Amino acid sequence: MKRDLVFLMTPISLAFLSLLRSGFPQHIAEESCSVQILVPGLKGEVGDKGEKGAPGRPGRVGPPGDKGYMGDQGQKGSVGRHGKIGPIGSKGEKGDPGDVGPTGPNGEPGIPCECSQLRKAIGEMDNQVTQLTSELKFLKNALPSPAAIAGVRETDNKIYLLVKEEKRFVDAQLYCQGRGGNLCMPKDEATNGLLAAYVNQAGLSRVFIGINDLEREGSFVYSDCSPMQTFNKWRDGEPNNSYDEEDCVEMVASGGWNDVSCRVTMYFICEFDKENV
Ligand SMILES: [Ca+2]
Ligand SMILES: [Ca+2]
Repeated sequence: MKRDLVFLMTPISLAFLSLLRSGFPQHIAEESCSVQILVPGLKGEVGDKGEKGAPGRPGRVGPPGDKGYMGDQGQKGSVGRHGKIGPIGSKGEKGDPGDVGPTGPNGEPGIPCECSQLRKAIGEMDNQVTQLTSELKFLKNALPSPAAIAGVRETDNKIYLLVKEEKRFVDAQLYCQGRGGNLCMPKDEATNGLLAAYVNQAGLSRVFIGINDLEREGSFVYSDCSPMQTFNKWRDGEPNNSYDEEDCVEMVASGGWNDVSCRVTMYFICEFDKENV
């Protein structure tokens, strides 16, 4: 085919080819000024496929996509384990009262009484209690020393009462014990002085006190059976157990002691613990 084309070339095309071989196109116009028209050649055959090129550069980051649609709700899960026991709650409000219970059986017949008389007696006792309470309140509040009003003497923990009734020693002891006390027991100088003043102020010369040697001659003890300690106020020459029958003790106005017969009668002084009164 290429050969056929060569033969079909016109004189014009031959001139053009000669120009191409010379390599100087600017000389064409000068040498062939009679021919001015140039015609392109025929298109060549398609070449073989080239080799695969190197990978191109990464493209630019694309714009963010549209927000997706919300998915459907999932299925309900299985029941979980039991939780821990919670704290104890606050106390609830009081409930309504229950129904009234059944009637109980009849009681046994009572003892007949004069209720009106009992009511009267109780009313009188109430009045007495009211009156005594009022008097006691007066004594406590209005007077400096209720004990002084009552004619007794007192220390921090004792109350002494002079009983102006002549009695034998044993009866005097019973009198005091019957009222929760004892015949007085001077166990120190202060107490002895207080009792002596008590006797003096009453204008008396002698009283029984709670000391004796009835159990064993010469071994004096107090009315509470405690033995006599070092303290004593024996008068000179006492105790002498005169006539071999003096087993009880008196206090004279000076405060001194003397053993005397238990069968004589005289006034006496009781003592009481304040905590027992
Ligand atoms: Ca004696
Ligand atoms: Ca004597």
